[in-house]
Amino acid sequence: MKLHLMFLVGLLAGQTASGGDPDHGGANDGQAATHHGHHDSAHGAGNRAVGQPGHPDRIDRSIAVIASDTMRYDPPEITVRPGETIRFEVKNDGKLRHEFTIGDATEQRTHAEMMKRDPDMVHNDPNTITVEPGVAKTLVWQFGEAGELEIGCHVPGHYEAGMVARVRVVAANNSHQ
Ligand SMILES: [Cu+2]
Repeated sequence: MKLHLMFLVGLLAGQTASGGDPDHGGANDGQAATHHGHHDSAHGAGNRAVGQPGHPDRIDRSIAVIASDTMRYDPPEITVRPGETIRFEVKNDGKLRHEFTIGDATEQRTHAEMMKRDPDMVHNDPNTITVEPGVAKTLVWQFGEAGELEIGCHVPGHYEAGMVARVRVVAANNSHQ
């Protein structure tokens, strides 16, 4: 019985490894299983669960976001699907500079610490854009696994003042919670 279960788990793991790529034929199944863990190699763009920069030609949906000097994003809560590529159109409606950083809570904290040390630092991380007053910028992001993420502004004091939007990454049949 135990062996049987382990076999099942192994099967599921194999499916996950080759999942998301419809071109993966049966001939590659054995290989896919041995390539387990290749996602873990660091690309410098955050962890796999959070996602990765999206391809501009493969946008599933565009979402307009307003950043304002009241230290809020509108909308304050965004729901996306695992693997979905979103084109965020971020407009800074205020008179202050604002940021738009996608990440999990840990990344938001790390980012906040960096900004404290060097408040004027300008980021070229793929998960961050800096938006000057009156300007609109876009960020294309492909989300990873289901989970809870945040969009945060790390201009000093802003995140602490509540400049954060919740991002829920949920599969389609879980979206009405
Ligand atoms: Cu801000």
